[in-house]
This record gives sequence, structure tokens and C-alpha cells, in this order.
Amino acid sequence: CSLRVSLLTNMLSWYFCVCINPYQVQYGKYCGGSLVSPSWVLKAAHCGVKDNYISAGSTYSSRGTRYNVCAHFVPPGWEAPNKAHVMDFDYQLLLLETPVPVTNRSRPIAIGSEEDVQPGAMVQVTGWGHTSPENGYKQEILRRVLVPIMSDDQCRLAKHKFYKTITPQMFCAGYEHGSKDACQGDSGGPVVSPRGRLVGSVSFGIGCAAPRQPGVYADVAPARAWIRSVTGLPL
Ligand code: 4AZ
Repeated sequence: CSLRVSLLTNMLSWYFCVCINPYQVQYGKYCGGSLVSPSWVLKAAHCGVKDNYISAGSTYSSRGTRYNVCAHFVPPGWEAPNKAHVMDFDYQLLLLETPVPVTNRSRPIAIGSEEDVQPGAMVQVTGWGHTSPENGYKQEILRRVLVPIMSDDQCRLAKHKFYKTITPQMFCAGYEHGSKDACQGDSGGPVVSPRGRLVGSVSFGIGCAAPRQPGVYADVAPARAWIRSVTGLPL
């Protein structure tokens, strides 16, 4: 019976997953990213520039199609993580050699604006990262979690000094009691507002899903002008 249940849930998750998050891509072994146009991917700056391809078009980590990266663009404010663990401007743009075809499985997401980033708004975070701090295995099937955006003031009260360094290029999201969060391997992945706009990119956090230790995300809305200037997209 449990086999049947798991077969059924696998089939259901397959059915639902095929079309969810067509904008999600994978970068390297441990990072995600988002298609913001057929030729441009937004990912985390801290994921580096080592890998020269992304995979897109599947919710299965091992089944995406590879697209070569021809250039990386890093915002002027980004500095590699320092001792204070500040990851300001933790986003980066990748230009693909050939555009990803626009289909049900791969398609860009529109970039959100400041109105999409309100405290209390439930945002969807997706990735192939760890499902608990103890489970160090990458997931094969894309997972998602819904978490509320926190005000910066509330985030500064969190239980670690790193949260005091929240900048306008970041926002926090999560519950006071924890339990739902992004984790290792989700970095660079999409954070999507209730109206389906890209508002963030997974950046960092102290541990995963612990009480008063929310996830920290790069805020994409303030990056619109920079994204427009690099990509020429009509934002
Ligand atoms: C990471 O290392 C990471 N709980 C991503 C998100 C969070 C922690 C770590 C947030 O990719």
C-alpha cells in the first residue's frame, strides 16, 4: 500500500511539476537561477562563474537541457563574501549562447517591482537544495516552499548578528518559528510574488528553517534599472 501511495504521489508530483516553474534553471551542482528572458538568466553572484552552462526545461535535476553561457555580468556593488558574511548585491546575469525555446517547460518570468515586496506577502521559493539541515542530498525533483516576507526591522531582530546587516538589496522571508525555508543548494533560485513576478533570488541564512533565523534573499526589484541597462530588456 505504501508503494501505491508513493507511486501515486510521484505521479501527481510529476503531473504537477512538469509545468511548474518553467523559469527555473540549474547552475552548477548547487545553485539555481531564473530565466528573465529567453537569453538571460538571473542567479546568485555568490554561486560564482565557474560553470559555463545552465540546464533548463525540466523539474528533474538530471533531465534539463544544457545551454552554454557566453558572458557573466556582476553588479558594481557586489563584493565576494567577507568576514561579516554580508552578501550585498548577491545577483548576477548570464547571457546564453542560444536562447531557451519558449514552451510549457521553459519560459521566462517577469521581474517584479517594489509593490511586490510587501511584508506579509507569501512568496514561493523553489530549488533542488537540501530538505533539512541534516539531509545533505540534492533533490532530484524540484521542491517549493511558501514563506511570508518579513519587514527589515523584524529581520534585524533575528537570532544572529548577520541579520543586522540587511541592506536595501536584500529582504528576509520566513516564519518566526522557522520550519519552512530555502537551504543549501537553493542559492540563486527564484522567489516569486503572489502575482507571479520574480522578486528575489535565494542568497543566504543561518542554518535552515530554524526559529528566528529566516532566509535572506537578494531583492530583485531595486536591480531593475541595472538589469535593463545590461540586457536591454524593456523593463
Ligand atoms: C546556501 O548555502 C543557503 N536558509 C541558502 C539558503 C539558506 C541557507 C543557505 C537559507 O545555499
